[in-house]
Amino acid sequence: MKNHPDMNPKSTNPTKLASVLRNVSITSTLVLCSWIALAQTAAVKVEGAWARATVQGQKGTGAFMSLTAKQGTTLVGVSSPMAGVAEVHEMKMEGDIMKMRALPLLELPAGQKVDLKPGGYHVMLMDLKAPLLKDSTVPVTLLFKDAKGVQSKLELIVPVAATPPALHKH
Ligand SMILES: [Cu+2]
Repeated sequence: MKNHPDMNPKSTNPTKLASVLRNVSITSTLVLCSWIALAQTAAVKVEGAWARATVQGQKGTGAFMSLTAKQGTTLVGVSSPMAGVAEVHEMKMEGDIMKMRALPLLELPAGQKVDLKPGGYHVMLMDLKAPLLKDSTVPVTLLFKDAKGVQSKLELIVPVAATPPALHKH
């Protein structure tokens, strides 16, 4: 009996499929590992975080902090259980008018401190579910993506204040 090519066990698909599956599972393991590694090494240092207390009837406010990434990272999102909507904003003068716009992402170059402060970049908390009272705290989660596209989260408990905290005490 002549050996038909389809009957040749060396050309059957299960072997190929198994090798494809093996590759897929190796890839997802790697992604998972690097996500955990990033989350544990706190790739971004946060300093001087504070959120501005709201006055009665105010539904939105800003949160401010300095961010320093060890390796180049991008801030790609923010969220807070206290806010229906949270965005990264930029404030700047256009002619005589101060304008505020949402930034889809904010680059954090390696080792360089990026300030989120009144009049510049800030985290905008909108559609607040309750007033932000002075001397309370608000949870804020920052979402980062590194140069390889790996995402990591940083969960902060941000103190609420009426004025910026004094950063330099001499
Ligand atoms: Cu804003």
